[in-house]
Amino acid sequence: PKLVIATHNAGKLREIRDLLAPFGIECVGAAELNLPEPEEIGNTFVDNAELKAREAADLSGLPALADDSGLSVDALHGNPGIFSARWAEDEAGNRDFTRAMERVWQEVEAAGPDAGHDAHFVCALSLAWPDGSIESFEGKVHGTLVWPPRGDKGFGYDPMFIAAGMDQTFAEIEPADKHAISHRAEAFRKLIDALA
Ligand code: ITT
Repeated sequence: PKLVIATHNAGKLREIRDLLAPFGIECVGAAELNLPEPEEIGNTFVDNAELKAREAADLSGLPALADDSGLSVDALHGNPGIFSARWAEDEAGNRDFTRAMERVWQEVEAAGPDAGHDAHFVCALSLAWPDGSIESFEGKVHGTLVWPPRGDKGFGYDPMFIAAGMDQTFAEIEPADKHAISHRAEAFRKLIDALA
């Protein structure tokens, strides 16, 4: 079976390939198929994952899996949340996560010490079929933000996030250790359970 991974984010694609590796499913990335990046106009992670998966399945005629994810910070009332990628973009649309992490930390500091440093990552996965059916699954991991960022593994906001019970950031630990506890891994467990 062939599955379209409806993402243009290389870090996500790498993790999704890792998480699907045990199942022997042939995966093809959206960029390899020259699929466009749909505008993410939804108000929730699930809405955005569904619109990306639906479009990729319709355009390719293949089942498509999309991931919409982000970092929700308690002190920032859940921001950047579904805007996590946008917080990294400049006017030209280029992404710089050093900048995005700086903005998050500045706003956390501005919220004052009582607001705390708690945050969580969310991942919504949607699996869309060419016949129109669609299923979605959500995973979460709670943790704490730290400054300065640490580590060069992972992607996005990983260097400033320490999962509950750990003392290293998601960018300092091995991918396999992130996959044991991450928001994405939890969403995948739910997806696999539903398909089994
Ligand atoms: P696609 O829509 O093409 O999949 P994207 O990067 O635009 O790629 P999102 O809209 O879902 O995807 O943006 C989510 C952002 O949240 C992403 O760019 C990361 O910076 C961040 N993010 C998501 N999961 C993460 C993780 O496991 N570790 C660190 N940052 C993560």
